[in-house]
This record gives sequence, structure tokens and C-alpha cells, in this order.
Amino acid sequence: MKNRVMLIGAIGAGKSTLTNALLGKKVDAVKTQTLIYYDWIVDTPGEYTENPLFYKNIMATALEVTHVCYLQDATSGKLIFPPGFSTGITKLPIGVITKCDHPEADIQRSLDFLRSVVVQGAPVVLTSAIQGVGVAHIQELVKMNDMSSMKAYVESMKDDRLLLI
Ligand SMILES: Nc1nc2c(ncn2[C@@H]2O[C@H](COP(=O)(O)OP(=O)(O)OP(=O)(O)O)[C@@H](O)[C@H]2O)c(=O)[nH]1
Ligand SMILES: [Mg+2]
Repeated sequence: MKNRVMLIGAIGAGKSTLTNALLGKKVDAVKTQTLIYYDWIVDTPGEYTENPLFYKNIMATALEVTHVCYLQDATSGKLIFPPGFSTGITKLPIGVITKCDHPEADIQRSLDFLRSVVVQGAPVVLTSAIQGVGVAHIQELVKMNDMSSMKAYVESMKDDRLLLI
């Protein structure tokens, strides 16, 4: 299977804005109503992550990808993933904190949230899709085929916006 990533996270977490940044598209995101397949990215509506009735759609779509990005909005005090969500999805996990540029961003809170969602040892990328920060790390991680390569990448980068959970 070609390496491909599915982005999941709350409504308004920044999945589509990040998708555009990852694809190098200079357009504003509009509300996502359905699954959108790009060359190597699958963008999902926030409702899929927020409403358990849609978990089956996430699970089915996960079969078509190699990686899953779990997005946590740095400005949000709400965790919407159920505990251990990534353990039910056997695809390479990448934690992503979005909107790190925002004055109300709380990185520590977001990391604590992601710790309860993403398996231990997974990479976490601190991003700002608007400033293009962290985008290249996600592009690189999605090219990798196992956890140990992702871990080695994080360790070699020595970037304080790229860590292991
Ligand atoms: N400050 C800041 N705002 C962002 C960033 N990324 C997204 N936003 C804003 O967050 C809002 C929601 O972004 P979207 O990309 O549409 O969010 P989404 O997760 O795709 O939302 P749904 O499609 O409804 O699930 C928009 O107003 C974006 O401009 C970022 O990196 N920094
Ligand atoms: Mg969207």
C-alpha cells in the first residue's frame, strides 16, 4: 500500500487547514462534510471523531491508510477522543497539536490530552498550519513504515517541536 495518512480530530481542530498546508495548497479550509481523499491524505469531518456513531467509518477508512494523525487543538480545553483511542487502530500513530501560533495555545494541556489517546512512543508534532510550522515533519513521518523509524527520526531531529509521547 502507498503511504497515506488519515487526519482525525474535533470539529474545527484544523484538519483541513493542515491538509492544505501538507499539500502546499494556498486556499482557506471550508467545513468538511464528508471524507475527502487526496493523493496521500484522507481528510475527515470532525463529526466522525466527535460522534461515536461514526467510529465505524473511521475504522473502515483506517484500512486504507498507513498512518493516522490524531489532532488536538492547542486552544481547546476539550478532549474529544476516548481514552486509548489509538490502541484500537493498528496504523502508525502521529500526535499533532494544532494552532500552536495562537495566543491562547496551551501546549502542555494538549500533550496531556494526547498522552491519554496515543500509544506510548508515538511521535507528536507541534504545528501551526498557518505559519507552516511542523508541516515538513509530518510529511517525513508519513514516508516511514514503522514506529522505530519514526522514533529514530524524532531523536535525530533534536527539534523541541517534535517529541515522543
Ligand atoms: N491560529 C490558527 N488557526 C488555525 C490553524 N489551523 C486552523 N485554524 C483555524 O481553525 C478553524 C477551523 O479550521 P479547519 O481546518 O476548517 O478545521 P477542521 O478540523 O477541518 O474542521 P471540520 O472540517 O469542521 O471538522 C479555521 O478558522 C482555521 O483558520 C492554525 O494553525 N493556527
Ligand atoms: Mg475540515
